[in-house]
Amino acid sequence: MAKKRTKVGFVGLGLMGAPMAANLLKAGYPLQVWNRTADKAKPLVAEGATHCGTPAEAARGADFVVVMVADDAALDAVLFAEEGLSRGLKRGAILINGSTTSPGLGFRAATALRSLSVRYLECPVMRSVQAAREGKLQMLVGGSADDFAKARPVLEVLASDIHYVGDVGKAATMKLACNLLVATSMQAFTEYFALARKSGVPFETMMEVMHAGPLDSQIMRYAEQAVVNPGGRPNFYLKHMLKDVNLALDLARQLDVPVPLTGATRQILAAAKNLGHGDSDYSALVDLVASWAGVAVRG
Ligand code: NA7
Repeated sequence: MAKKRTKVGFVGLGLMGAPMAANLLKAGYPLQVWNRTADKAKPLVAEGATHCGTPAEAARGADFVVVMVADDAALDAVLFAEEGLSRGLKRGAILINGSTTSPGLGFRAATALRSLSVRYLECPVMRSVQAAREGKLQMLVGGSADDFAKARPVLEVLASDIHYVGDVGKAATMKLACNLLVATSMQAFTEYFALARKSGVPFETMMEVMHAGPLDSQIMRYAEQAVVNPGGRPNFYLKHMLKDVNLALDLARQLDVPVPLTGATRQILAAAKNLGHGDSDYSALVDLVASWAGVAVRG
């Protein structure tokens, strides 16, 4: 399908959604956008996107609609509330859900949309805002292989590494398993920083050891950045990390999988959120754990 004839709708212009939508526009797709807080659509509209008053409007006539919203409640609302996407999606359209949401909601959404002859692909993403800007996200895809093949040109604008995982539910499950690893690893790094700091090891030495040895990894570099460069615009909100850990725990409970480390990490993330750090990123967690040790990680 030629790009100029392939209309795309985009709903959810938060930290990740806005740069993803901008890339679709740059790639030449006519784009219809909606966001709950309308102001966030302004930069995209200035670049040529069409602003829509409701999700249904953003879906109207679109061949693909990408959704990038916070959580299950948000996905449910933008799909099924009055003037939600389900009111505007045309037959044969493909709904691409990039948000990290539960496999259960994915099944329900896929079933409800099928009755409207609309297809559903779950496409949760990894990496951060910078990768979203560069169109270099890592993406996990769940849904039918046919739908994936049709959506692939759109997905390739957003992501440089795309893994087809299987039916609806599989990619969402895989994403939660990955985020369980991210959350527990990040927590372990906060403890490493606090312990090393309190014992008097200089931060530079701690990081030199990390970089040179088997613990060097992208996740370690995210953790390092939170110490070296705190207070910037958050890349990933702690409230979303907590949401993902809660979803992973739900899944583990359903499958009777003991996940004690994830449970402990949840307690710390819930405390951090209740202390007002939900809209901060990982650097707030570093400071919180250091404060329990009675030290400052920085300075
Ligand atoms: P953000 O920056 O918190 O953005 C969340 C988006 O979801 C933003 O557009 C919100 O609109 C929207 N949202 C949240 N709740 C609702 C409801 N109830 N109805 C409609 N829209 C809603 O998150 P990220 O971009 O970092 O992450 C998005 C997803 O990817 C998330 O699942 C992560 O875990 C991974 P707002 O602008 O607040 O009006």
